[in-house]
Amino acid sequence: MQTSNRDIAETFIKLADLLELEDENPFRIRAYRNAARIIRSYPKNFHEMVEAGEDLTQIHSIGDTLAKKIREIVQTGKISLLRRLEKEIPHDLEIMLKIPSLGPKRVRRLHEILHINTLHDLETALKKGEIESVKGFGPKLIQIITEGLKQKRYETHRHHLYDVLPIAQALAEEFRKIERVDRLEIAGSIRRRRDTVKDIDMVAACFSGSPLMEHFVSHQDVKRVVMEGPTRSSVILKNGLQVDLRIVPPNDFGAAMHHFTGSRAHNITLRKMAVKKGIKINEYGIFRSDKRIGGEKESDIYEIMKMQYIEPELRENRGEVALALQHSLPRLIERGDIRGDLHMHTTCSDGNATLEEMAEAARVLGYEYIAVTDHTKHLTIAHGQDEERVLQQMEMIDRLNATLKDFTILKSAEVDILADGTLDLSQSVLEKLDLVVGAVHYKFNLSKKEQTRRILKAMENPCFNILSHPTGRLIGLREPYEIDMDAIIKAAKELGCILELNAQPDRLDLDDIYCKAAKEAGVRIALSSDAHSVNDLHYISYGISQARRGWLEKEDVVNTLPLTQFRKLLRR
Ligand code: DGT
Ligand code: CA
Repeated sequence: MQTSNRDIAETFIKLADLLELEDENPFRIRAYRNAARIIRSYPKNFHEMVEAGEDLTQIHSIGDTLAKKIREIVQTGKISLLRRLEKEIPHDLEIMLKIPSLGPKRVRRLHEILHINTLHDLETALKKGEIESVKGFGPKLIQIITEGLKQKRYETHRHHLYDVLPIAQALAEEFRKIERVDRLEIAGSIRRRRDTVKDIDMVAACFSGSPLMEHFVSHQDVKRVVMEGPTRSSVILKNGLQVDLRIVPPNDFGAAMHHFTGSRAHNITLRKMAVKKGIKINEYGIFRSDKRIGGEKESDIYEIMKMQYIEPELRENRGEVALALQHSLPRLIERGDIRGDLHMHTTCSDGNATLEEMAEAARVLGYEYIAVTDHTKHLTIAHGQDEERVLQQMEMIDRLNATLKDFTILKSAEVDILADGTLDLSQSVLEKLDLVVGAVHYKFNLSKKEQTRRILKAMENPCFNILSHPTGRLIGLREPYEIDMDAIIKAAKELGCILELNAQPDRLDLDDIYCKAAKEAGVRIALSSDAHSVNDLHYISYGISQARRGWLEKEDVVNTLPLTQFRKLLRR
């Protein structure tokens, strides 16, 4: 394939960016940028000139070094210097360069002053307001960077359910109001409440002559139409999200919803099972010897198959079809089962609401109790509390509890699990707490053996109750750290420890697979918001979705218990 002038120019720009990140000689960097500009708009094709053996140094601004580099690009597709830089420089810094307003100079400043190396570091620094302290980063610039970072995540990763669900719901609501639309629902992985989703799938039942499709492809939020047809179109929204819309006749809606809800593996298993009963299921309906016998409602499928209804969150082909045929599916936990929240922060560490405000907000949500789990001293960046401050906070809680009716604040802390597996508060203070939540916040890169040993040692402390965000993943930003989860689940069972399902939308940790594994091993789960503000308490609903995907029932989750029963459980 021929290298275009544009390809060469872009390689030089990238080279200049990366050299600038490395604080290289400014003249050298400027030479690459100049060359890029000239090459891009040069009337003749460089690839052809190289092949014809022409002398490139005849061109203004192209010296020997640049000519050599151009030949290297044409002949090998790349420059070895660029390869080396790409290896040396953290990949996230390269992604950061593409955030609007964040050129190499600014990325380097953030790297040097705030030690920002990853997108996650950047996000944390933005959240904590640390970037404001760096000279030249005013509120407007910070706003642009914040938006740009969000956009980058859209482009480079699957999207967080948390970011996409409200957008999908708003569109669905709008589309339902359009003439001759009978029903319209969100399908695909969003309906199954996967923690990340690739796109928005929608299915509409329309009567003939509905203007829905026309409205959809010409919507104000659409940047580009990928595909357009009377029954199926795909668009890219201005925020980068893809939306697929299917329109079916009202009579086919149930079958189509089932088909486009997926998962694909679930559909295949269910359809195979149907074939054994002489039934054919596809996106158009349910058929017995080519006679259509249903498909208007999704429930037709389950009724005709004489099986239990399978909630969308379970449709992942993890054994749900067989259990539904035996009528023995789990009764999945619901939002209303939650009686308390066991992980949240206040202004005593890195939260932005006071103890009183968090308690009041939780009471309004209908909770009976909360555990306040501010950070401990090792986490200086989050203003973690030392023993003295923890004891002061406990007194504050006692005073507040005395004024609250039918509501209890449990005294707790999110105690750092130190590198050697000891806990970040003295044993005598740990013993005074109602509940100890332990978490790893640094040294993520220990070997699997060491990391597992560290956590197991912490769990062995008789005061330890809940292991918070057990795998440490940040969806799309940080992989889980290496740990032997089987060993941790086994130890939790033996020691009477609880594992957390942290409901922060970018954590959802434990994930669905590990929730199911923990449940099967008889280990209980704490479903907690890890709220840092009053609003964050709502994260719990994303935790509920993940818990349901992990087959959890009310009985598997400790904070569905009334307080007295929950307290009993804490005694180890
Ligand atoms: P995603 O988009 O990767 O987050 O996950 P899904 O499950 O939403 O996948 P998507 O959008 O490709 O397709 C939506 C549903 O449509 C999928 O769950 C099942 C159904 N589907 C799509 N293509 C096929 C197919 O080739 N065979 C079958 N049986 N079902 C399909
Ligand atoms: Ca999808």
